[in-house]
Amino acid sequence: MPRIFSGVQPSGTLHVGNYLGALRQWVATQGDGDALYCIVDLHALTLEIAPDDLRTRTIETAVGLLGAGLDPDLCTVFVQSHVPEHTELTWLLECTATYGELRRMTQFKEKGAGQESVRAGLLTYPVLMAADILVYDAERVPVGDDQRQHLELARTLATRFNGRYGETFVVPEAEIPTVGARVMDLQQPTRKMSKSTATPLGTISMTDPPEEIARKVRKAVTDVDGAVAYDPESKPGVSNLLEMLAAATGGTPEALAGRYSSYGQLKQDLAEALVELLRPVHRRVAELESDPGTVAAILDKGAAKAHELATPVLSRARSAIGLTPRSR
Ligand code: AQP
Repeated sequence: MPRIFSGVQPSGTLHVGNYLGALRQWVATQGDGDALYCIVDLHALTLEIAPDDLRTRTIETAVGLLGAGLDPDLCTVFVQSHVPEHTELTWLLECTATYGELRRMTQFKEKGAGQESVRAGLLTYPVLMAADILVYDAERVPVGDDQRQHLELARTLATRFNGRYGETFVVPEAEIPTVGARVMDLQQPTRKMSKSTATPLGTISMTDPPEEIARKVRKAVTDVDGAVAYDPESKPGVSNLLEMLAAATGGTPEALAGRYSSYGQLKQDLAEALVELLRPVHRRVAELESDPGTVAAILDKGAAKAHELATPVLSRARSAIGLTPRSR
């Protein structure tokens, strides 16, 4: 059974980018192996977040994952901070990583830009992410394109640790979808759709009602020349719409472009496709919101299973690096 792992930060409301780039793949492959999906609450501490918001968003994110279709009978859904092995392994890996390679991470540069004071955690969280993955011997990691560089770091750290201390970690592989891997903001289509830096009209939340989805798609930025063509460099707005439509309905954005002669029809079809795609998600989210006890029980069971899987891997790493075991 291949081990599969991925995570999502409770840093805001889940959006269509998260759904098309990651969650949909998680749901599709949850039965392929021993799959673990994690709400990475510790990652959310790298930027300012009020304690009450973190608590609320952690549960909302769990509801979103289950609403997207994760089935606790097929996979393990849990909260990162409920399994302390992640943070303990992080320290061993921080002493394997270098300052230079962390400083070069694009997300560190982007999220730290313009901030008066940057949290040390913003620099080091890619190592926490490596620990999240390596502590489960995960072979496959389904993520969106923005996580490609972090995945590469996880592979580098696993390989370096194995080279220094002997075979300890499985070296994971990223699984990035061919379409929908980088959904862009509808108002600023050269920036990715994002939870924490959302523009109100540019981000479609996974739980936006149909009329709101249609309104945001209608107002999406395109170009003045009116031609429907897939060219992310020179026509980022319309290319993003085509990419989303391809991800939602199948086919390629290039082939879809040939079917449209106006932005209006493309926007109408995209809005309808997204509404249809998200309809079952909305229904399940509404059911789960009215049943917080079930969500809490799923997370408790998930944490117990995750802890069981993480314990032997952490012991292996501790022993390999030379930490003395307690005698009793
Ligand atoms: N715009 C996107 N298009 C496609 N995939 C995306 N993902 C995120 N944004 C897009 C994928 O969703 C998964 C969970 O993301 P995350 O919570 O780890 O945070 P992130 O990658 O930093 O994305 P966000 O949603 O923009 O959050 P914030 O604003 O907090 O940074 C990942 O697999 C990610 O690739």
